[in-house]
Amino acid sequence: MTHADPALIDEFHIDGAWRETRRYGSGHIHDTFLITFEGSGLASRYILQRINAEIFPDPEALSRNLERITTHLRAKLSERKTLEPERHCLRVVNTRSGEPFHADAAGDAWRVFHFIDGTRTIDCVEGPKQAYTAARAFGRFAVDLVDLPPPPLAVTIPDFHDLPKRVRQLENAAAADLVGRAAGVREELDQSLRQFARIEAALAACGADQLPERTVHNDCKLNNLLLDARSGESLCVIDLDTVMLGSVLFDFGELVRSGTCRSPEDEPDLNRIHFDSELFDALARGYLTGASPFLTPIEIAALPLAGPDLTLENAVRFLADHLSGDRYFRIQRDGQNLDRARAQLRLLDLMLNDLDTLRTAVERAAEERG
Ligand code: ADP
Ligand code: GN1
Ligand code: MG
Repeated sequence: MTHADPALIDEFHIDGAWRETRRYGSGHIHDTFLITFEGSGLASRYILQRINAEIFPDPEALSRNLERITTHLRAKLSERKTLEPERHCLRVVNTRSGEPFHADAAGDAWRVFHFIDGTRTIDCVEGPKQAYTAARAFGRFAVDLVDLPPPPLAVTIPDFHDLPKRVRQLENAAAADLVGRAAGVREELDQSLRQFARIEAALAACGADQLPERTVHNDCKLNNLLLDARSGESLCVIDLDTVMLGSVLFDFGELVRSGTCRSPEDEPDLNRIHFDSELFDALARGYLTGASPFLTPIEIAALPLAGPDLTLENAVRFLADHLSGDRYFRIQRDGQNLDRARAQLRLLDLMLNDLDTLRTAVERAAEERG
């Protein structure tokens, strides 16, 4: 089935006449579309997604997690008497037979969300205030999930942030060299392995293996937060498919990777990549403010290494995907995953050069929170 097939749209419980479907957003994983309907003069909009089955083969588990998370978050919004709660939480539109997704004859799973109007996402961070707001929102999100009733959420991607495993996958991809690209990336491969040894040692030294497991978002790139288009305030954390047990390093790390460099993730000109310590400061203050109800001293002590950890992890994943023929992350042009990998390696270098600044900023932010 294709995204614009009227029979597909008809499967979902939506009133009104379908008017338009167009590709939407800049996520790397699912196929996302904006669909517009017209009814009694009013246009209403929805997000239609074809779930990436290579990455998420179990749409039932994904949907059950989504239902548990959004029910829990909605209860928090109601306790706090948040105005316009529908703008603060994803809502799935069921199929006409009451299911949270539709499996078509080809085996693709499709789902629909209410479109949250008047919002924007950030592909490139624009300033410290925005960085602070986003980090606080992701911190609060994790706080809201602290009392999610058991059992833990289903594991949707096993070993998602297992860096040693990601590095082994990279080495295997280079050895297999399926598309003949290994010879062109020797330097990036060596650099990744060198930095891996360095980061593993630093993580071990700060006791990262003792960090408590928590329900975290696991994919806190800035683009996974909807901001109010007018005020710039954070509205709704989205892309909930990887929400599962993990550590605060994963969330803060991805915030730092995506929120401390003003150039795009795939910037090909490495001279344009700068690590902005003012943005880091804002992220640290924002995250420590949002997550302060649960953060423990050992977690705070590990936070300075989170950015380097996740930046290397993403570099390794982009490079492995480049070597495997771009099968995981969506690309718009040839060589994009290699550019993404190189940009992450440069950013990582800059972060590691500035590690003392990162430590001081986290300490200062922690002192401010008392
Ligand atoms: P991916 O996993 O591919 O990144 P996302 O779930 O993050 O997919 O969605 C892709 C993009 O679609 C988001 O970055 C955002 O711009 C937009 N989006 C997703 N859900 C909504 C929604 N309910 N309302 C408005 N925009 C949305
Ligand atoms: C993917 O889904 P999206 O585009 O928000 C990826 C993240 C990466 C990110 C890099 C499920 O995030 O892990 O850090 O791309 N999501 C998944 O931009 O693999
Ligand atoms: Mg996304």
